[in-house]
Amino acid sequence: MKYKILELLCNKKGVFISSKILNEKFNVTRTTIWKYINELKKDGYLIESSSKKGYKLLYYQNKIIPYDIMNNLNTTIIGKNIIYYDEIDSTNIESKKMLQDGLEEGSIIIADKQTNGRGRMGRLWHSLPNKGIWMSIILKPVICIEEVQKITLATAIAVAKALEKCLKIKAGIKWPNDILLDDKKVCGILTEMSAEVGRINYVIVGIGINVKHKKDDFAKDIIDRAISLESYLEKINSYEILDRNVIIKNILIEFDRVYKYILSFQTKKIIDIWKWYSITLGRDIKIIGENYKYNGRAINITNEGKLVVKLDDGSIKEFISGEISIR
Ligand code: BTX
Repeated sequence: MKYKILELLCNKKGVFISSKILNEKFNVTRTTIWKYINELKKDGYLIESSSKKGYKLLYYQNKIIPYDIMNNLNTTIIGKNIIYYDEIDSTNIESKKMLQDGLEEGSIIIADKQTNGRGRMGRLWHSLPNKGIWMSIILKPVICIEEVQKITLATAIAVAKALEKCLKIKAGIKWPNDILLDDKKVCGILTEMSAEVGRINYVIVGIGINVKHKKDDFAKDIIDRAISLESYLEKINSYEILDRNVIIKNILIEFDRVYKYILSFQTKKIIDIWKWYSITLGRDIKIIGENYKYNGRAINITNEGKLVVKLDDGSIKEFISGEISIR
C-alpha cells in the first residue's frame, strides 16, 4: 500500500493529489493515508501536506529506496525482489541466512550500513551509513563450478559500465575484483558460493561501493588507498548527480546483461569487455597467494578468467586467484 501511494505521487511529482482521491483509490481512511505518508517521509521523501489540497511529492533526500530501483527496471533475472535494511551485519551473511528460507535467484539485499561488512579472506569492509552501496545479488546458475570465477569478472564489468553510464567516468578493473579510480579502491567485490559435487546451490555476489565519503570518512588504515565517487567527481570538476538509487539500478541492468553471457557460455564477450576496463594487463605486478609470491608482468587473461603472468625469470604462469599489486 505504501508503495502504491508512492507510485501515484511519483507519477504526479510536484502536483497535489487530494486526500479524497487517495482515499477512494485505495479504499482506506484519511488516517491510514496519513500514516503511510508519514512512513514515506521517514524514508526520506520530501512530501508537502496541505489539509485542503492533499499531498505533493517534492523530492527525496539521499536515501536508498527499493521502489525507485525497481520502478521500470526492465531486467529479466536480476532485481525482481529487493530487500532493504537500514542496518545489518553484512548483506552477504544475511543473504546466506535468507537462502535457507528459499530466497529466489535475482533477489537483492541492500543495507545503508553494515556493522560487519566483509572482504575476502575474512577481511573487514568499512561500510558507513548514508555513504555507500552495500549490496548482495543472489544467483543460482546452472554452470560448472569452474565458471564461477567469471561471475566476479562479470560483476566488475557491470559496475564499471554502470559508472560510465551514470557518471561518465571510466573506472579501471584490477584483477580479479577491485575497481579503482585514480589508482585507489572505490569498489570491492566478494563472491561466495555453496556447491555440492557437480551442482551449485547458490552464488552470492557482494558489492561494496564508496559513494559519498569525504576523505576523512575513511579509516586510517585505508585513507590513502580508498576513494569515493564523490571525491573523484570533485577532483575532476564533474557536476554529475550522485544518486545511489540510479547507480544501483544501472548496476542491476548491466549485471542482468553480463550474467546472461555467463549462462549462455559467451565467455569471450566478458573477457573482451573486461580487457577494455583492465588496468592490470601490461603492468609489472607482484602477485601473492596463500603460499606463493611472484613478480612479473601481467600479459593476458584466459577465457577461464585466469591471469597470465610472465614471471621475471621468463617463465609463463597462470593464476586463478591471488592478490596483486602494481609495481
Ligand atoms: P578485499 O579483501 O579485496 O578488500 C578488503 C580490504 O580493502 C580491506 O582489508 C581494507 O584494506 C580495504 N578496505 C576496507 N574497506 C574499504 C572501503 N570501504 N573502501 C576501500 N577499501 C576498503 C573486497 O575485499 C570485497 C568487499 C565486498 C564488500 C561487500 S559490501 C556488500 C557485501 N556484504 C559484505 O559483507 N561484503 C560485501
